[in-house]
Amino acid sequence: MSTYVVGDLQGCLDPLQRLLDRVRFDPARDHVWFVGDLVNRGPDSLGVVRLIRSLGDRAIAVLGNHDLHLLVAAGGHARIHRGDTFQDVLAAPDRDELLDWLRRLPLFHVDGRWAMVHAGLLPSWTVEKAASLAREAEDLLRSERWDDFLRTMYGNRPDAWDDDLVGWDRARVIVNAMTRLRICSPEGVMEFHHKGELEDIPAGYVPWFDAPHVRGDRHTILFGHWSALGCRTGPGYISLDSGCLWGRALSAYRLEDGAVFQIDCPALAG
Ligand SMILES: [Mn+2]
Repeated sequence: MSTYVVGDLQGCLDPLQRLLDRVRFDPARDHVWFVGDLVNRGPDSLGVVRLIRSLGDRAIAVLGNHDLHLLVAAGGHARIHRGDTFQDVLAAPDRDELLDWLRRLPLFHVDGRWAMVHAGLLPSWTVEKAASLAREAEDLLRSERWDDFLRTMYGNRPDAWDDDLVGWDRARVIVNAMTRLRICSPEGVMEFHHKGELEDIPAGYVPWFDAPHVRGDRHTILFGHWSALGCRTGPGYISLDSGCLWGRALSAYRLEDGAVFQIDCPALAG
């Protein structure tokens, strides 16, 4: 039995199929985890969602910012941007089932020493606290208030965690950290503009995984969202977005032995 953790797909179905072939993925025996951003920008969001959903409990995917953007757009709460390519999902005959499945995905997944999130965690959160906060936001997305949640989800404020936060502000900080965070101040104030290399991080900020944090070393956090980092292993983290969409590679990390598999990807996005 093997468990593969796969980087950001963004609608790149063909590299995913080649990866599963390469590792001889057997749904009767193996598991596959996805760090989120299943959809958007790439050529086949619909195919990716259908494939992962068809794997049932053999697959675990956490929500990424592009997955949430699809839900927000489907609800009519955001304009579809130039470059968005999830119209195939919106036009599909099984659209309602697919969107319902997507809406019920977790934001954070913990299994033993492993934890998986799309973007990052704030320095004041233990893994246990992050799991509890993720449940709060997931419960809202699965409740009858889910449409209100999506309508009020966008925004960069508040930009830091506070235990006293309530309501949609509280949910927004949880979702922004888990699906959009790359850098923050050492005190955990989030910055959402920088997407580039580590060397170019603006003064006063650090990568979220390098901020002095309370998480300890019991867990390794698997995440995506930051393609400039590529597939990279550091103390307490493994990043897996190696820029499949940008003509680089789709990466998978095998939990049992740390083997890394990479599939070369054609350049699709400009
Ligand atoms: Mn992302």
